[in-house]
Amino acid sequence: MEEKTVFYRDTWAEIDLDALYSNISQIREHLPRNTNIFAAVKANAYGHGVIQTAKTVLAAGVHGLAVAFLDEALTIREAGITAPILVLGATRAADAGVAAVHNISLTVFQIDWIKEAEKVVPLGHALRVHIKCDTGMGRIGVTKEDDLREIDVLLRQSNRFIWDGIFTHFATADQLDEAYYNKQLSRFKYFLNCLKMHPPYIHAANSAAALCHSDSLFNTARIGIAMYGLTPSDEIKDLLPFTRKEVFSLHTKIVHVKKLQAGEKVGYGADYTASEDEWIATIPIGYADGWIRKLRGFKVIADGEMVPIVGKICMDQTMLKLPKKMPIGTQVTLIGKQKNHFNSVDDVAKKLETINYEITCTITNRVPRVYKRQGIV
Ligand code: PMH
Repeated sequence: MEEKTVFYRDTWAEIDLDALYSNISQIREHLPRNTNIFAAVKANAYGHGVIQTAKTVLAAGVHGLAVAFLDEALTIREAGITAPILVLGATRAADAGVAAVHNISLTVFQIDWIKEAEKVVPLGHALRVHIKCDTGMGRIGVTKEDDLREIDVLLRQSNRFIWDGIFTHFATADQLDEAYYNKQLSRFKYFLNCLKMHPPYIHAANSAAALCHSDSLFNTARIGIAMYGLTPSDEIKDLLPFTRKEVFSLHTKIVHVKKLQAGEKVGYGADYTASEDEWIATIPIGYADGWIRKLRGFKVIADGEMVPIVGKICMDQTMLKLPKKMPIGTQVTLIGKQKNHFNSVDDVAKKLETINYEITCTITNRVPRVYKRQGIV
């Protein structure tokens, strides 16, 4: 898939690949040398752009890539990337052959699935699999040790499979209270003890676990949010052992400026009224870009000043109240740094009463990702 590089609207997300590289380097320094990192690049690399992100993190020394769905893995293969890829989510058994042919590892956790998949992996190929254990996340995975033992036998008896890994996922690694985390970890260790032999990759840790609990590293970690320079949760913000640089920022430029007189209105519903003479700017970004209506009132940065969004956010346009007249073409930073001000992804998440993960993921594909790469990469 060829990347589009010419755009006719001045709204873009800037992806700082140097920051991404630096975050990964720092994470690698913190982990024991023999820890393999699978970089979580699902959902278009949490909205950062999967191919550029994948290339950068691989250059920075990660071992493999983790995605949610087979389609995402195939997109990465189509770009010529040959690194190990693990599909973390469920895949149809009927599609096991496609995965095998492209050397993509799938997550397995159902006995019938394995029996069905075995029939569709073409001769001369073998499907790489990681067994998922549900130790308390309650999402996908084997919950009973008898099922695990049966899967173990099925995988080892068949030459259609290469049993590459076993893993689990924590529900609360980003919380200070470790009770549930410890319960999941013991359950996973119990599962590992049920097996006669272990596959090459054993993994449980996400960013929070890898950086704050070294007891769940085994030999592999799946790192997502931290490499994007974001913190897994507010609770553990101060515990993270490295300085994160946010990779994602969002910018646009003013396309129109006008002076409203007291009493004049702005936007759908005409529910913002100028209380005095006011300079109002229009920026070309709206809820169809993921810049959703609930962001009304949020302050963005124009010419180094914090300016509020006024009126209802439209599908493609948003209005700002300026402290003074600004020229058309003035850059507006919605997320990121401009002069002395910084809007973090967390600031937007707070305004929307959600988590930072959701913010970068929901800036839609209509917003081009522009890659900044100056130094090391
Ligand atoms: N492994 C699995 C199975 C995951 O689902 C995720 C993130 C990660 C690793 C990476 O976690 P991190 O970004 O905290 O490092 N998955 C999700 C999710 O499904 N919803 O939010 C994050």
